[in-house]
Amino acid sequence: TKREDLRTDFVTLTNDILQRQQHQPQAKGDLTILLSAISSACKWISNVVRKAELLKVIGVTGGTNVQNENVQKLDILSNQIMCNLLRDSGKTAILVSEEDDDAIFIEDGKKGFYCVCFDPLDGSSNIDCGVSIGTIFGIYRVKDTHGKPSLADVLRPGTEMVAAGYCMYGSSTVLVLTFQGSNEVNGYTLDPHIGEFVLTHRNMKLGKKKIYSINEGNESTFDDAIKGYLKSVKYPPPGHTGKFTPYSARYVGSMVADVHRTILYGGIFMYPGGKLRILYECFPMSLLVEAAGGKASTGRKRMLEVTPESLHARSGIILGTKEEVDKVEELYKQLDAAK
Ligand code: P6P
Repeated sequence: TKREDLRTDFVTLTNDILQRQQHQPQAKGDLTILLSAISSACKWISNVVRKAELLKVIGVTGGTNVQNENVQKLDILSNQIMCNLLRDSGKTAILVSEEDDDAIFIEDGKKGFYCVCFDPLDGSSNIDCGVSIGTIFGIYRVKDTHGKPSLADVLRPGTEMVAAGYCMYGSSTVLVLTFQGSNEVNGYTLDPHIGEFVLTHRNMKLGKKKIYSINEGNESTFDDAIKGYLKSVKYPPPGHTGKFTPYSARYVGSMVADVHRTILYGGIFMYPGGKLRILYECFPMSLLVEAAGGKASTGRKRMLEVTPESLHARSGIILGTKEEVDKVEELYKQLDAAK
């Protein structure tokens, strides 16, 4: 019988990455080792997140981070796990974490050629109520392997990231990963019994469901382009006759969950204004959505072509199916033309 638990042909993240490396003669295995360290960190974070209530690491530390947000105990734990495993991989030169004001420059002896920008536990305000949260990461290769790493190695357009992904801690733990230029997004589900990420979503492409995702509580801050788009998905256009089916509204408030749904089901996710951070939220999600056949924009330009001016610089972001993002960009063009 072809029962799932009797499968003998499953592909793991480890051997998928190794196979990719074998197809790249110039690859020395550094990125493979780095991604292996990231996947180990995600397994560890998954374990801690799922035991949080039991380990009494729920709740806030009483401190606030560079984003002036309450720091959850799990934020600190997750950040320490990511920093330790990335440093110990010996493949990183710079770490940029949502939890640390400044970039971490890895000391000689442990230093490698990759810069990892990450949010160790994004959506952490949802931890205490059990809503899906996740780790988001984007990877640059240093510009000059013979030079001294500097902020210039990370204050770069997202088009220069070599890989990006997230790990969502939801009903299951799923690590989703893409490589620059591959046009392929793959999802691996953690089998906790064997401790391996097993390929479950090969070559993910955006679905076609009509879903919009935005925090409508912020409507008073939306510009006319966003307001115009929202009106168009809820009400029939003027003069429309016959049946009109509005879009469905879905909003988790955890970017990993909202983006994962958008890739699998389709639709659009928007966070206008400037809350989401470019290096470790907007860029990785944009690389993934574009590789999955979608589009990611600030509303006025391709998200990945933005150059962040500082480590924690923020941007508005509109991502999802090309059709929907194009509608928003067209509304911005009309808005700007009317000025
Ligand atoms: P709001 C979580 O704090 C986060 O950074 C993203 O994961 C999420 O998309 C967004 O903020 C939610 O923000 O204002 O809707 O709570």
